[in-house]
Amino acid sequence: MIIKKINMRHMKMTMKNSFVTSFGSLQEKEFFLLEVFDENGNTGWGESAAFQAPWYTEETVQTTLHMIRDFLVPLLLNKEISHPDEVNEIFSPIRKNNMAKAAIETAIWDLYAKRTNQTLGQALGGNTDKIAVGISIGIQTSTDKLLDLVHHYIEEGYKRLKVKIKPGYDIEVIQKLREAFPNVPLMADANSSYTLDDIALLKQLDDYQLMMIEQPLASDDIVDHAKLQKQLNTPICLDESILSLEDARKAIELGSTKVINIKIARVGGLTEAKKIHDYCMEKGVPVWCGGMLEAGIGRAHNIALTSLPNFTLPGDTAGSSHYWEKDIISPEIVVIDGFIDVPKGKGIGADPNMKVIERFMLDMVVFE
Ligand code: OSB
Ligand code: MG
Repeated sequence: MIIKKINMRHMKMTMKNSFVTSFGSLQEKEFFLLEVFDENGNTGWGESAAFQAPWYTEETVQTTLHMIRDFLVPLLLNKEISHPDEVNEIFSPIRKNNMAKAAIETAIWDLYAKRTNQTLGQALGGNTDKIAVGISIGIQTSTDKLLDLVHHYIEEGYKRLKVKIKPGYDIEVIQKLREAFPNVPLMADANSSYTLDDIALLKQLDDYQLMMIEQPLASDDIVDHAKLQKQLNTPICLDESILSLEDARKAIELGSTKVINIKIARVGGLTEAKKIHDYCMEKGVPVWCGGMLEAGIGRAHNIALTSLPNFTLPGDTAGSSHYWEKDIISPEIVVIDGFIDVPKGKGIGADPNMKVIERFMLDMVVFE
């Protein structure tokens, strides 16, 4: 296939509820939709993940635009590509900027799957027709509010509950959750808010049978995580620290992590995500699919990836209605009893809802 044209739509959507982490609060989600066209007019869709501010990784909405427009598109247009795995190689002169790369790469995967008459899940090697999902709950203004929300999501059937913790909002919160819900599959995500100085505090978490603690220490660390894991019974799951297969290999070899949260955007696309998945499977390390508060296109990519066999733990892919009044794809993503059906249509298996997309679009640039 030859990429002849790319439509890049700048979107701005308001989330139903603001999402609060140890870094701050997010309610307005800005992102890009990448629509790639091949020589026959077939299309594929991708969604960028970087937030407006660089708190999760160093990328932002504006760096995404800069990278895609000034570096990635010129490398890609009019190149002959026989398989999406080659896109990584084409983008290799550009360091990191994984979220910008993933926005285009995922669109090419969708296009490729459609051209070859497969679902995206099949194209990636997935073999399941439904996935179990959990939900990630942001920091709340009171513990009572958090308890109510957890109760609500358990009733809705989510298969695992993830709560955010940070210094000063941790042990007491987890203790109360455990008292109220003794058997629910529960985990905590610290988004890099602790250091090794907090080891005594983090060890107290071992009393609460958490499935895992996600990214307790620095976002670029794997050494201290290995030290911490030696002293903790609770498994560590790395998120921010893992940007590539090489990062995953090193973290697993060092004993820094027992589980990996794979986010397509953070690792630069579906090819790298699949490589990490395959490596973890070989090493007996379970993985799950993380989220970036995506709209429907990004969410559809997450679902296809989660259909791979080593995604044995429920991820963060909640249903469309958890985030949006109206999602940008049709049909929207629905969670029933904690499961999402992997779509049977070709590619991502959902159609972009152009009416909704136009309503939330700020502008569009065309590259050809
Ligand atoms: O650390 O997994 C994270 C949201 C934004 C940035 C980072 C994270 C998250 C979440 C929610 O935990 C994921 C989602 O619901 O899409
Ligand atoms: Mg995380």
